[in-house]
Amino acid sequence: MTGYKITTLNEFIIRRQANIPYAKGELSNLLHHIGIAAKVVNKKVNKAGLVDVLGEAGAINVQGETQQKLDVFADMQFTAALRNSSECCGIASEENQEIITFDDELSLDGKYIVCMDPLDGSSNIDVNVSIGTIFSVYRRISPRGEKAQLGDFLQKGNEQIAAGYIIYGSSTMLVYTTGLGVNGFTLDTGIGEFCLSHPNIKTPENGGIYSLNEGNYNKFPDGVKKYIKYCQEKDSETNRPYSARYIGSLVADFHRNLMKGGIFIYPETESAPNGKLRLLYECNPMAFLAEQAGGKATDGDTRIMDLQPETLHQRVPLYTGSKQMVENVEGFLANPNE
Ligand code: P6P
Repeated sequence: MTGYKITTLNEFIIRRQANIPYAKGELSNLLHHIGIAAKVVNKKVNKAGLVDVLGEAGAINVQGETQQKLDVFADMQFTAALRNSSECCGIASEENQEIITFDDELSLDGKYIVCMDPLDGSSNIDVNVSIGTIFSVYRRISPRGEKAQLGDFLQKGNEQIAAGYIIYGSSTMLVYTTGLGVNGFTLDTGIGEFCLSHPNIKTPENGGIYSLNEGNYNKFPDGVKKYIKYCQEKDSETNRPYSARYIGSLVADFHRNLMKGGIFIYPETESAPNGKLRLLYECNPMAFLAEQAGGKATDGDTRIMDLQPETLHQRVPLYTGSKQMVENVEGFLANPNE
C-alpha cells in the first residue's frame, strides 16, 4: 500500500535549485519564507468573518485607498517573513509609500529585493470573494552589506528572478516561476504544506473569456470599445461571443484566465491615463508568469517587462493572457477606425 505521492513546495524548490547553476539556496530560502507567510495569512483570511479582521483599519494607504485590517495584517506578515529569511535586503509594498530597508547585518548582506502587493483585491474581503498576494523578486544592484537603494526596485521586469501569487480562494494556491516554467501548489491544510498540484502550467494559445470592468466602457479608448463589441459578436468560427468574466480581483481574474485561456484588460481611461494597476508589484509579476506559461503581457503596445520603471507605484495599462487574444486586441488598438 503506497501513500499518495506528494511533492511539497520545499521539496520542489530544493529539487529545482539543483538545476540552477551556482544557486546556493538563497532563493530557495526566500521562497520558503514566502510560503510560511502565505500559510499565516491564509489562516486569517479563512476565518476573516469570525475574528476582528474584517472592515477598515481606519488608515489610508499610499494609493489613497482605505486600508483594510487584513491588508495591514498581510503586509506585516510578509514583511516579517522576508526579514527573517535574511536573503532579502528590502521590499517595496503597495501598502507603503517608500521602500522598506532591512538594516540587520544578515539582511544587509541579502542578495534579493522583493516588490509585493500583500493583499490585492482587498475591497472583496468583506464579501468573501477570492483575493491574493502578488510578489516579484530581483537581485539587488546596490553593493551587498549596504542598505537597499531605490534603484534596486526600479529594474525592468526582464530582470525578475522569480514572481508569483497566492490566491486565497475555494482552495489556497501558490503559483510561481523562476524562469523555468510555471508551477502551482495547493495548500493541504491537513498537513500544512503547499503540495504540487498543477505542474508546468501552460495557458491556452487562444481563449473564450474576456475580463475587464465594462462599467468604464464610456471612458475606454476606441480600440478597446471596438474589441468589446468584437468579443460580443456571434461568429461560430471563432467561438464568439466570448464569455464576460470579471471578479475585480486581479489574482482571481488572472488565475482563471491562466488555467482556462482568456484575456484580462485594465486599460487606460480618460480619468486614469495610465490605467490602475501598478507596474512593479502587479503588472510585472503577472507578465513574467503569463510569458512563462506561453501567454503575453503588454501595455497595449509595449511588452510589460520591457518597460523602464520611473517610480515605485507607477501605474500602466495591462493587456494579458492568451497570446492570440492579446495580439488581437493590440490590432484593434493600433487600428481603432478599421
Ligand atoms: P476596478 C483591486 O483593487 C485591484 O487593484 C485589482 O485586484 C483589480 O483587478 C482591480 O483593482 C479592479 O479595479 O476599477 O475594476 O474595481
